[in-house]
Amino acid sequence: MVCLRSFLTASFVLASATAVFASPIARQDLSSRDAPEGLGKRQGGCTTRLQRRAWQALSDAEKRAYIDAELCLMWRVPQRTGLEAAVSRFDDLVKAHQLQANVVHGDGWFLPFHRLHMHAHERLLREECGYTGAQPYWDEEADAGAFSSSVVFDAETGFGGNGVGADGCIQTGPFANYTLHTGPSFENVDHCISRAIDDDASRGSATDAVESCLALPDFATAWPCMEGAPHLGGHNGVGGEMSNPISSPGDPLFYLHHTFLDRVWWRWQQQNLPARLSDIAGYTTQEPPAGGWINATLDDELNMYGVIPNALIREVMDVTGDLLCMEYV
Ligand SMILES: *[C@@H]1O[C@H](CO)[C@@H](O)[C@H](O)[C@H]1NC(C)=O
Ligand SMILES: *[C@@H]1O[C@H](CO)[C@@H](O)[C@H](O)[C@H]1NC(C)=O
Ligand SMILES: [Cu+2]
Repeated sequence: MVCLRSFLTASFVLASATAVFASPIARQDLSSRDAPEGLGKRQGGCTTRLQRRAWQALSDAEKRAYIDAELCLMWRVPQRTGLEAAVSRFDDLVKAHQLQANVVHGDGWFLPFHRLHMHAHERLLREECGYTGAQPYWDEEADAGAFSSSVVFDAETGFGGNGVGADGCIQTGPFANYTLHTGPSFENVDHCISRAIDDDASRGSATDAVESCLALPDFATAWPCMEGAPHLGGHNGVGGEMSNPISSPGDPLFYLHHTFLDRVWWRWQQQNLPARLSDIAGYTTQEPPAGGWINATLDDELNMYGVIPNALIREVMDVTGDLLCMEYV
C-alpha cells in the first residue's frame, strides 16, 4: 500500500506530470464536423427528470437500494471496456477517470467531465443494476467540519466508517474488504478502499466556501473556485483513496461528493440562465500544448473511454437537457 498522505495537500489538482495517460480526442477532429448534434444523445428526449436528492434526505430503503446497486456494479457486472486491469463495471468508471486524470483536472474540462462521469455512474446503476432512483449527492455543507459524525459513514445505512490501521482500510459497512483492481494513483494494484477522515480539511465544503464561488461573475473565475475549497473539502475530508486525485473514484463516496460539487455548479448556472448554459472557459490541458494554450469550448468532446458514449461539453451544460435529464431537489 503506497502512502497517500502526500496527496492530502492543496496540490490535489496537480496530478503527476510524469504519468502516462491517453489523450482525449483532439479538438481539431471536431472542428471538421458540421454543427455537432451531440454524441451522447439518447432516444426519446427528456420527459421525466430524475430527482437528485441529498443522501441525508433519503429513507433507509432508498439508501439500501442505492448501495445494493453499487454492490451490483462492483460484484455482479463485469467490465465492458477492455481497459487494462478493469474487472468489474465499477472498475470501468475508475479507469475512465484514472486514464485522463491529468486532462480533466485543473482546466476548463474539470466540471463538464465530472458532470458526465456522474451521469455515467447513475446510468450504469439504473440500466445495468436495476436501480430506479437518481444519483444522490452528499450535502457536505451540512457536515463540513464534522465529517466524522456524518451519516454517510454509517455502517448499516451508509458507506461504512473510517479506515483502520497502517493501511487505512475500511473495515465496516458494505464495502469493507472490497478489493479495488485499479489504482492507487496510476497503478493497477489490488488494494482495499482506504479512508482517513479529516474534520479540519472537511471545512472546505462549508457554506461560506460554496457561497464565495456562487458569487463569482463568470465561469472563468467560478470553476477554479469550485475546484478549490468545495472540491478539496470532500476529497481530503474523507481522505485515503478519496484524497488520491487519480484513483479517487475507487471509493463509492466519490460519486456522492462529485454530485454535490456538480450541484454547486448548477446552482451557479441557475443564477443567470440561459447565459450560463453556454458559459465555458479555461484551457483544455494543465500544461500548454506545443502549439500554445487552447481554450475549452462547447464543442469539445468529453472522453468516456467506452463506458458510455462520449459527449460534447454543450450536451452537459443543461442538467435538464436530453442527455442528463435530471434536476436537483
Ligand atoms: C473483513 O476482513 C476481516 C479480516 O479477514 C474480517 O475479520 C472482517 O469480518 C471482514 N469484514 C467484513 C465486513 O466482511
Ligand atoms: C482564450 O480565452 C481568453 C479569455 O477569454 C481570450 O482572451 C483569448 O483570446 C482566447 N484565445 C483564443 C485563441 O481564442
Ligand atoms: Cu476527478
